Amino acid sequence: MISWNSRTVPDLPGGPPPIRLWDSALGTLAELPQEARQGLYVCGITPYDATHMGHAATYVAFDLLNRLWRDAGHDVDYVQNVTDVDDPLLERATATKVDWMDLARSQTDLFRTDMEALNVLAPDHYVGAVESVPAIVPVIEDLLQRNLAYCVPGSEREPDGDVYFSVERASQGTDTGNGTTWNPGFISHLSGQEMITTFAERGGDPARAGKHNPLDPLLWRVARPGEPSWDGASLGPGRPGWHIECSVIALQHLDAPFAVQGGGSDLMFPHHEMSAGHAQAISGLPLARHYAHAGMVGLDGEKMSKSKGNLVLVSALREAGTDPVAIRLAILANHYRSDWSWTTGALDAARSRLDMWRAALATATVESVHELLASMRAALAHDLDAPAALEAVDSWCAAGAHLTGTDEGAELAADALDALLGIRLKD
Ligand code: 5CA
Ligand code: ZN
Repeated sequence: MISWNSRTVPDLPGGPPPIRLWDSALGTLAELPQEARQGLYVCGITPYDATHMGHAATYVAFDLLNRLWRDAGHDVDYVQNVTDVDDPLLERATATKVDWMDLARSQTDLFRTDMEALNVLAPDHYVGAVESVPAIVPVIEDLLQRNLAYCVPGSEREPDGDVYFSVERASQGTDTGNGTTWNPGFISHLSGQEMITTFAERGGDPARAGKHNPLDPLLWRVARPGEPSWDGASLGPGRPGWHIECSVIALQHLDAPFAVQGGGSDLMFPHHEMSAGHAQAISGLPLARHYAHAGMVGLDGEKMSKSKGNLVLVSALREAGTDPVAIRLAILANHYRSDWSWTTGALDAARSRLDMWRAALATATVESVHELLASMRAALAHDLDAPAALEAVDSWCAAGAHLTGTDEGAELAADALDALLGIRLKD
């Protein structure tokens, strides 16, 4: 699948201190290993509706990490998927009487333009579930052969042959590589009962008859009338489950264990836990060294979600003439790990901030920007603290108000904001 276009990231003098990031599995800040190549996988969209502010915030959060790694001189291998076939997409296509492939294509196209407008660096590999089916099938066959997966017999309501992953067999003694053992709950730390409830809310089927454990996730759904299906070789025609999609795509493009697996906090359980379990069963290695999660963005105190219909769409704001730089700055005013609500007031505040920053370029001296750079890098290297980085820029603006800047200073300041925050003051 084609990715989107990234704007060139300016080179800056120097680099950040060691980067620390909150690891949800460990429940602590972790110092990221300083390896020349860094692998990053961020779970992509299910394209049945347009990009809302919650999606945008999650991708902007991991874009900060991508930019900081590059600033430190590392090469970043960035992989993102598109869940271009799944129940919610098919349900929306049926409800709105559009072809599911047209829906997926149009919403993925819109997402790409939103990401470009928000200056989010493109993944090196942007990979769809559909194009990955031929790679997923042999992996499920292998898990079946090794008794880590099993077929569930049919019933009056369900056909024969759906394949499930055995969490019990998979969890026997597998180390995740960062001091924790793989088992459901290793990232989310939910209790057994909480997991069963959450599993049902997030696409799982704990009550499906014939499963060995309520939390066993679906690997292969055999074809049903009216649903799209693909050749599954010995599995029979069907389509893959959700978690195996991300495990296989990640393992195809990154060496396990790669540095960071990311997404919104709604993906800790079951998605990231099950993807990690599948991947470990496939490769014998932990999927990632660290699991990082962005908080949930809401509107008026409620989680923003397609199913609730309370969406603030990036594309709608852009169509209404909102400067995407202001949208990005409004997002960055919140710490990526906090849950927060979108307000129009925040957008107004971001616009005023941008005006102030643009005006301050005239007062920028090279020396003052070097100090600013150090403060911004220190803030971002401490768990991507963008609000602190923004405050450093505000303070720099205030402190420099009486200074007469230079062209070099203005250039360096603009480059710093562009490279580290993805905020372009000049076009
Ligand atoms: N396709 C799957 C991941 S493999 C999926 O969750 N798709 S999604 O379209 O529902 O979400 C895309 C990304 O946005 C995920 O990383 C998800 O965690 C994140 N996300 C979804 N809703 C919100 C929200 N309200 N606030 C912040 N991030 C969100
Ligand atoms: Zn995913």
